[in-house]
Amino acid sequence: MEKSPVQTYRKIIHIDMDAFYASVEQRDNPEYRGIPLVVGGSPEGRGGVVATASYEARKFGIRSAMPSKQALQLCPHATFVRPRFPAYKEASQKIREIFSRYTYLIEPLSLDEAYLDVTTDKLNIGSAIEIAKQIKQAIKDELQLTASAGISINKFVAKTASDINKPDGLTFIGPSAIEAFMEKLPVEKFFGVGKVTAQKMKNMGLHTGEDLKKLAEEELTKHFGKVGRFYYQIVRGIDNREVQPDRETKSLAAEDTFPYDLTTIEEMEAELDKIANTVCTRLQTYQLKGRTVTLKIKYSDFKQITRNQSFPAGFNDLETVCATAKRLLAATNPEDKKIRLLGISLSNFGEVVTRPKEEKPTDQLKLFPF
Ligand code: DCP
Ligand code: MG
Repeated sequence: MEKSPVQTYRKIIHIDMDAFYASVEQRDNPEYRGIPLVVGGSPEGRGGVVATASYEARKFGIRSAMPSKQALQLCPHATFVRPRFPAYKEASQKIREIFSRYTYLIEPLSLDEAYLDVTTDKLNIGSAIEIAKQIKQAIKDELQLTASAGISINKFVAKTASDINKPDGLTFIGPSAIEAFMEKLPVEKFFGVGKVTAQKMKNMGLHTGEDLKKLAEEELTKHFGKVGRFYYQIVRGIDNREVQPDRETKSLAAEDTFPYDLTTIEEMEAELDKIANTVCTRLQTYQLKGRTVTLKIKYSDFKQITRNQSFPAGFNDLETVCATAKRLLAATNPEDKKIRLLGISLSNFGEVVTRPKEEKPTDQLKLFPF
């Protein structure tokens, strides 16, 4: 008898910082905490629009993109400040560094939000919910900021989920909950539905996902153009868009700091074997082949050196990586040294990171639990 195929799912997290610019300002300027704060625009009503508002200011109805004049009318005692982009950029880089501890598949959408595909995660945590919790905690501990996370099997549901329990939210919509979630969703929350389309839908008597679901695909495309096809699928929980890492991964590395200094070649080579194994497993998971092997050595006096060797063609096999690393080590006269740290990295991929081979949704892998 033929076995029924095992349904497999991606594990997607969408992270979005809460009132991002305003929260950075409140963090850096204690006098702004707990008060209605507006970033962007000018309080004199001389033009300009609101970039964002603190949650205290949102209570008065102040929103992003609103003219500052209107914001002032809504809340005359609001404090207005100019944006400090370098500070937001710095926070943004730090959150991305936190994301990169967990996965290579990160797609930033703006300074304050990103999709993460954690179907395979670097730390073998396995649970997307646990990863989202850890990321939120790291953002709190290391940046004194809060983020909201949405977790699901696709981008659309994850992004929608991250928005519904803001601030400091964590919302998981599992496969069996998606249908009901989409049916209840107001049309204006659908991806790509702006004010105009939402009004058009409402005029047609379409208020929620449930209403949209009643329309055939042809009807949706007739009324809304190409995006109608996307609505048709998404309302059924189907969104196959992949998380697209935005830039090339330049190198892939592993290293180890030892509890005591290594003094013999045997010890050093044994450690290199382990480190090479970690690097090669990662390279193979991501189908990357590097042309350059770099060996990093830190001595007990904290002096650090790197040595590298390049080849005409890329590779990711343990044998070549190990042999190269050991040759590079031998050339440093390691016999009379005390080594505290060893690391191996591969670079010169000439290819962008692609998703892991085994993650194709059709493969029969058991990827649960979340
Ligand atoms: N932003 C902007 N102009 C807009 C929208 C946003 O300058 N029209 C900036 C300011 C925001 C940042 O981008 O802080 C992130 O945008 P979000 O839409 O994620 O809004 P916030 O992070 O401010 O608030 P939320 O808690 O709703 O995510
Ligand atoms: Mg945000």
